[in-house]
Amino acid sequence: MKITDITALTFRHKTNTVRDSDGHGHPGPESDTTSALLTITTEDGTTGHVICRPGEVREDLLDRFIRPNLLGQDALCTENLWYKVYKWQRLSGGQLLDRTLTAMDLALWDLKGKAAGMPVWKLLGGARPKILAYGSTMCGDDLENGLATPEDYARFADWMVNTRGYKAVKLHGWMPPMPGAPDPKKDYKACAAVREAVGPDVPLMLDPHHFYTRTDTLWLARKLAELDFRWMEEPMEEASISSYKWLRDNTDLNILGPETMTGKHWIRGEYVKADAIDLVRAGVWDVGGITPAMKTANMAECFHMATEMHGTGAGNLSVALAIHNTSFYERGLLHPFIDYDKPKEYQNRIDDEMDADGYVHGRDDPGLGQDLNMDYILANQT
Ligand code: LLH
Ligand code: MG
Repeated sequence: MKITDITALTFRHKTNTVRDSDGHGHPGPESDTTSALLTITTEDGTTGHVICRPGEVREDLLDRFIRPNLLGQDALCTENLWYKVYKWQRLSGGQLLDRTLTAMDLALWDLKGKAAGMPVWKLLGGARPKILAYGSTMCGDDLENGLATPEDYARFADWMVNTRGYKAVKLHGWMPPMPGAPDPKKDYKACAAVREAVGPDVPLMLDPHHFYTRTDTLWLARKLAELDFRWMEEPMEEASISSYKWLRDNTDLNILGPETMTGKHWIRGEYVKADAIDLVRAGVWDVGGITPAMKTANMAECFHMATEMHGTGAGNLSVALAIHNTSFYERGLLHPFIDYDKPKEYQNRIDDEMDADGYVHGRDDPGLGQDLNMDYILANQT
């Protein structure tokens, strides 16, 4: 199935998320934003799609790295195509982003699923038809009745578990520029309030400020172990593997990572070899796509380790449903002021509808399982 066309179009839609000065998302007034649709087409008219950020599929990136390596090639040979493009990163001077690789890889897997008439989660292995989600909160804020106090987190966690049906919860703590952040004691108070609100049996996790010192991290880890937290992720700069090894040597709490560290499946192998983590992290948008995420998960399985997918969306859900060694799908980011279940204007359905028992189900439609409103996308091109 020869690739004949690769296009990216940018379209306008609404968002209710604003970014603070450190880049963390919070609820805000409705405003216009743009996203991009990457489409890869083969000679028989089969297409693969993915929604991404416009900067990840700029025309100059497609012209320099993607089109020369993909056009005329067999779209089904995803391993071959991933390596052809990946090797260009070395001399790209930082131009070829991992996320560009991810967009290409996800569109190719969507195409492969459509060509096979199968959902990608089954093509990849199909370990389970549904997976429990954990409700993943937005970062702490200073909004009244939002996520400004430990009591706010407790109230929201109570709603997630006892009303919406989540079976597990992850808090994102307070991070600069929020008042008083970073403060491990304040993060701990929110975690303790949530544990009190949901009881002893609900798995809880924390994703705190990402730049704590070793000693602050260790203090927090020991306190979370007392609260029977399932894991903590990314509390320090992830380039310092020895800091994570030191942390793991000194606490009983499970440490999950690396999440945003570059290096794809290779760096995750190094973390495992260094005994620096208990659970492996792999998000398709962090590691360069489904292709390296599957390698990461298979590597972790060889050491009886779980791989927990980072982030939301059809690509991460496809891998989570495909692999044996994972426990949850991250659903979010959630906030009392945001209706996560409402589709965006460019979607007919959200990628990860969740039932009342806290399960997200794999779809049977061929491809990644994105249900896009193409009429909206085409009518709102910028
Ligand atoms: O710092 C943040 O804004 C969050 O940690 C964010 O990156 C989130 O995607 C995450 O890490 N989830 O696990
Ligand atoms: Mg995280």
